[in-house]
Amino acid sequence: MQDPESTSFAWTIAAAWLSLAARSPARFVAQFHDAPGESSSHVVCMVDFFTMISSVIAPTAQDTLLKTDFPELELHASGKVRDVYRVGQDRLLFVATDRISAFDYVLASGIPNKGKVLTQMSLFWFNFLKNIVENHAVTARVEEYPGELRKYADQLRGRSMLVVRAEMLPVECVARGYISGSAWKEYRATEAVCGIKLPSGLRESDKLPEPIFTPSTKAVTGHDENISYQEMERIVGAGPSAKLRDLTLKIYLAAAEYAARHGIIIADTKFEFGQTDKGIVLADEVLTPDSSRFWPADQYQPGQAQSSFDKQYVRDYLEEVRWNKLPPAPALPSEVVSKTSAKYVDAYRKLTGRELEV
Ligand code: Q0Z
Repeated sequence: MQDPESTSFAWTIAAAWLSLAARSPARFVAQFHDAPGESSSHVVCMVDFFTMISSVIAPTAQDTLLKTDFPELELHASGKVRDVYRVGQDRLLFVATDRISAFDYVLASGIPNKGKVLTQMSLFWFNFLKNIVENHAVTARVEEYPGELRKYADQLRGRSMLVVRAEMLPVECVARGYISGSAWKEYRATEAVCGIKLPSGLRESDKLPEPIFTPSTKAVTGHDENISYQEMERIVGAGPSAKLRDLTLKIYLAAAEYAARHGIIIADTKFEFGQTDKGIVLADEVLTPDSSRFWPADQYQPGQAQSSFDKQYVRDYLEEVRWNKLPPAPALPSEVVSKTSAKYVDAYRKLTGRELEV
């Protein structure tokens, strides 16, 4: 016979461990594993196991859309986060899911409301910029979508947009007001970025004397590859290149100035343009945390890498569990998911002054 007091003590200890495992799988597993280097697969397995337990225990798991499912629509393109479908001959349906990528992989967990934030933020900027540049948006009101889409209203509301199908220009138009990421790497090696000579002595994340235009192309690897302005002229022609460069810088300046007044630094951002009946239009998503580097202005500290407005909890968690950055990407504990979701919703609120429509 077990002594009842020690049995109850054992249960108390077990409950405490389980509670820690559920709240923070990474910290729980770290109790058993503190060898330096990358996690072995059984450790990753344990972390995933407790992440699963915590998602079962978590009382308020919100739903996420990870996959779109429109059986009779033709897929036009699909990315890590968004799926694009053909609607008739000259329209596309853009749907932003709640998928999130980090270190180049889509993670197993979705982020509630992320797709809605991306869509509604793009719409906000399209409207904000409409006197500078035409855009591809037709409508985001599901009631105005073609009849064939109505039965998917619940999947589409708040996270989708009907757009004009355009002839896309095969260059990514990047504007940078601060030196970070690939530009910082290039600058450290050559003191130039995309053929633009910069002043010496810049530190990582420093503000540039003026914003620069650094075009890129999708390389075969799927990664963007910086190109010089001359290379861009060879690809799309001298006339279009000058127009895209001027538009890109004008849009960036207007948006970055607005965002700065709302507590967010837009360090850099990527635009894609398309050719339509109306001429060159701003297409794809614009000025979202997925297409830009957003930094909280009150935490800006040049001389080092900045923490990300939206993905910092995710990156910190993935470093904490020492994921080897090979697929499959791990799931996230519910605390990381809900804190990250709050970051996206907060960025939307800060920028637009409005509440997200959920
Ligand atoms: C944009 C992309 C995404 C994967 C195609 N207005 C347009 N007309 C024709 N094509 C496009 C657009 Cl925006 C178009 N992409 C980039 C977006 C997923 C790839 F959501 N691809």
